[in-house]
Amino acid sequence: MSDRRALITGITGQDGSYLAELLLDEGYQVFGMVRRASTESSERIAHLAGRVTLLQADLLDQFSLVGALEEARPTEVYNLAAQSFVPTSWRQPVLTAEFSGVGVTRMLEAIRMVDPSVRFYQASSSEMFGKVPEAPQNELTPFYPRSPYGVAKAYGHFITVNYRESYDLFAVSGILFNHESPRRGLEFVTRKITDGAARIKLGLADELRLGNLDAKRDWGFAGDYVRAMLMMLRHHEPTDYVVASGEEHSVRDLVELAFEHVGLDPERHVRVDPAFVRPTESDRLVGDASKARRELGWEPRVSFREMVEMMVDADLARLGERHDVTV
Ligand code: NAP
Ligand code: F7E
Repeated sequence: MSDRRALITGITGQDGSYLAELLLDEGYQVFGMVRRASTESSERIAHLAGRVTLLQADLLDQFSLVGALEEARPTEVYNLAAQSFVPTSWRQPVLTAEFSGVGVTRMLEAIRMVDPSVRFYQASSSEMFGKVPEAPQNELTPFYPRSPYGVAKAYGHFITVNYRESYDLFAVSGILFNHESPRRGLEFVTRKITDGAARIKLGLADELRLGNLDAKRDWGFAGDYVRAMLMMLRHHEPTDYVVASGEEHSVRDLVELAFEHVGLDPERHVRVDPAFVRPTESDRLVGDASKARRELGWEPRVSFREMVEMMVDADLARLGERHDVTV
């Protein structure tokens, strides 16, 4: 039996599912933390049933975290669980702070109590940069978060750094820029667009309503980004890394690419709806991952175009038709 044991919080999410696959391939025993729900929320890891051990716990409940660590006895903990949808953080700012901010401290305290030799990964976010003084952003760029989510993540980042420095824990913060996949939640803009383009192509819908088309993001493929998490915990020294493609695209660019892939004109179908415009916006996020490339040897393998086309094709297939469209 492998002596590499990993506990993933947020295993039912997009990143958790890709990370679990990667760690299993690497020979780890994988434990996943799940919170109780009245219906199953494990669709993304259904194909891993029997290969991962699920443990019930919640980031809001300190003792449940201690219990999960005592049961799994992990050598590595990947803290991916969070309230991760930025617009929800204005509707539920306190809950977002509890999950995505203070929840990190609860997990770090549980690690100190159960086994301080555990290596800890914190899922930090480019949303911490917010209103940026420079582009691209790197590990030294100051944070100016523009959403309650970004504020909560900045707390999670700094408490990770502080516990590393206070208690000599092997704790790292991965500052990941947007990463997407066919497993992305339907409310995030990439998936909303690829699902929307597929629905319109198949005659299931006629229009797609979006918010700010001018926002710019640095979008990569989730499968590439979870590899960086593993590399950070395998590195000889705990330190923080930006993970990004280094390319920026606007939401408008993404719309054009997705619609072009199915042979549709976005002008005829896409409408701007103020309901999707945020109270404050991170206008331009683009990352400089040279530290991760240099020290970890990390490189993304899937391009922006490949990722968008992969997502459109997956949505077309899911919605019931093979992608044999002539464009
Ligand atoms: P996701 O798909 O929304 O998954 C979030 C996960 O967190 C789900 O498994 C969810 O469980 C779990 N969770 C939420 N609240 C919890 C709680 N109180 N206790 C236990 N589990 C809880 O998010 P993702 O895209 O995979 O992102 C993974 C992490 O990376 C998140 O922390 C996110 O903020 C961060 N991040 C993401 C990106 C990105 O572009 N994807 C970029 C930077 C950072 P349920 O299934 O029960 O809801
Ligand atoms: O928005 C604009 C929106 O919700 C991207 C999370 O994983 O990445 C993600 O956060 C951009 C924003 O992602 C719509 O205003 C326009 O500028 O896909 P998103 P996000 O807010 O960047 C970071 C790194 C994380 O850490 C987060 O967990 O797209 N936009 N129209 C729209 N966004 C949405 N959702 N819906 C629209 O209709």
